[in-house]
Amino acid sequence: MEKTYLMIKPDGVQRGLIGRIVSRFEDKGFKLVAAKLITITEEQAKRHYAEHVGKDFFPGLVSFITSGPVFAMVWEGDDVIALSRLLIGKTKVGEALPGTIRGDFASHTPLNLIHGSDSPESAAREIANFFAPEELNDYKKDIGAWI
Ligand code: RTP
Ligand code: MG
Repeated sequence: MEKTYLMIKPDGVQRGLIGRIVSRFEDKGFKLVAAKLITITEEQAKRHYAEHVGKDFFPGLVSFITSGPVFAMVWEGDDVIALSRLLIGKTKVGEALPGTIRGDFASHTPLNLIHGSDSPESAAREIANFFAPEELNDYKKDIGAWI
C-alpha cells in the first residue's frame, strides 16, 4: 500500500489547526501510520528541501520550517500521494481552491500550512528523514470495504 509523508508546518501548529487538518485525511479514509510533534533540525530541513537548494527562497524556507514544532505524519492508502496533494491544494494561496486545506485556511504564501510528498521517491526519502522504521505502525484499519 502506498505511503506518503505529510507535515503540518509551524504556522499550522501555531494556529491550532492540527486537529482540523488531520480530520481531512481521516475523513477521506486514509490510514494514519505514524505521527509526532517535533522541532526539526537544520540538517533535516536541508535534506527535506534539497530540491530547492540555491533558490532565493531557500534560506527563508529553512528558517521557517525550523522555527517551531511541526506535526510529522505518515499516511497510507490507495494513491495517497496524489490524493493528499489534491486535498492540500496549490502552493500559492492565490491558486489554492476553496475546499482544499490551503484554500480554506492559508492566506499568505509561503505560509501554506502543510507539506505533502510529490512522488513515491520523495515519500520514501522524506519518511526516512523523519521516522525510524520501527515508528511506523503496521495494523489493519477495517473500513476498506466501505469506502
Ligand atoms: P511543500 O513541498 O512544502 O509541500 O510545498 P509544494 O510542494 O506545494 O511547493 P514546493 O514547490 O515544493 O515549495 C516548497 C515550499 O517552499 C515555499 N516556497 N516559497 N517564495 C517562493 O516563491 C516560494 N516558493 C515555494 C513554500 O512554503 C512551499 O510550500
Ligand atoms: Mg514540494
